Amino acid sequence: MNTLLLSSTIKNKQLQGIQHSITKANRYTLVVILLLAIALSACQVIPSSESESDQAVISGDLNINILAMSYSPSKLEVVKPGRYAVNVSNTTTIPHDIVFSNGIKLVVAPGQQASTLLDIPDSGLGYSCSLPGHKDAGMFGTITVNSEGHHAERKATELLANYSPYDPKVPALLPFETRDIYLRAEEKLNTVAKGVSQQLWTYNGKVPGPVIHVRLGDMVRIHLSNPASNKLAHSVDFHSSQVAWNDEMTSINPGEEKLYQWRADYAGVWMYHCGSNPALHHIASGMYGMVIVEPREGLPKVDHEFALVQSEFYVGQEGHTTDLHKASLHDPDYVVFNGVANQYKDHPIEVGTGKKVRMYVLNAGPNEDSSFHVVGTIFSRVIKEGIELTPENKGHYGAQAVDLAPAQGAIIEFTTAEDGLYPMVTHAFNFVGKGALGLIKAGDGDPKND
Ligand SMILES: [Cu+2]
Repeated sequence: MNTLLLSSTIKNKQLQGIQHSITKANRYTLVVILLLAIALSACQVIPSSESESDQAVISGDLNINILAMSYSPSKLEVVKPGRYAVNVSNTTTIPHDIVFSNGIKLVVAPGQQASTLLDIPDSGLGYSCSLPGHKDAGMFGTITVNSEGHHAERKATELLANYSPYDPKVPALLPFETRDIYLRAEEKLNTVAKGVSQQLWTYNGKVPGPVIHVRLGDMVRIHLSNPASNKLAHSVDFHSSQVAWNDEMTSINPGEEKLYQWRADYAGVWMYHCGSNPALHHIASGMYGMVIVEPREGLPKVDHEFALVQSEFYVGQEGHTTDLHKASLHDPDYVVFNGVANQYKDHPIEVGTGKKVRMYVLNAGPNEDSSFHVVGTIFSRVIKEGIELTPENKGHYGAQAVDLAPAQGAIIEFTTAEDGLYPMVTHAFNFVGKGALGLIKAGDGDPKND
């Protein structure tokens, strides 16, 4: 829509070939692009000495802005291979360059622009900044050639292929002798829904971070590191610990490490998360995980144990960081279990029919309540925030849904009555269509085969 507007308003021949679409009606971006377009047309990006026939072979223009340690856009698409005029603007106050994978390099001084003609082959091109550390900090991108009109589907397929479902199985108890946990803050591109990726902030590269499974009384030594290649300060806050906020939970800068030691004084399902400022953005970007503290004597044996973390995503531009402003409002783009919308709808969790299933459930938020429900089952045991419904209770009471405000956790148990599918949802149903749907598949999943 904005591309059309640009073409019809400015009637600038050089702009008609812009292939990347601007998906959000962002007025500021539009104004910047309009100004850039006017500036480009005024200073004749294509050298005026070029003949009409030379210009005729130019398939289009591509504009790339250099922001603080990133390119915008970082993913460009053209509909055919060929020669393109590439205009690069350095909007920052420090020098940068852009080196394309065919060897062409543009050095762009602060506040300046540089242009080149670029031959883009069928296989596309990559680009990055050659200054030390800049690529690792996020200065890289790709130009791809999508000759058919099925970009979105193909992109979705590729991205889907690029993520493997988060394994919901609960890891074994940590051996008695070993309670050293290594958490590494990683800022990286992750899939949040089919065909949608965001520059997330993670512990150990995954959202949620690793499930930490200990017993009451255990001492746990968390070794938190923030690699020098990161851009931001990060931290960790364990709700299962009793420590001073301004000691263990303080932020560390890129290149730093710290030790955070705590003793598991209370059993339950606990949240851990990054509390660095603004904590809302760090949690909304994926920095959270689950701690399971079992009673010292352990929990009764069951047939299957799974860990499930509900959370929300407020997406920014494709491939960019999440949107803090949207996160401050009550309208998430996705509500997900274990980091990717609908992943267990696409990859059901398999259990045996008639088997006892235990789920450790955490609502990481950051904002929305969960009403966790497994369709077709009744919870025989619920241990929520220190309150227990036991299967042997007088009166034989059961539970249908567990209400979890942000940061609350529960242990639930249920049995699948027959072969078939048992959807897991938050019964706040406005979120089911946003990705808070998974399937438990009992037996072969087909009740008719019983
Ligand atoms: Cu963080």
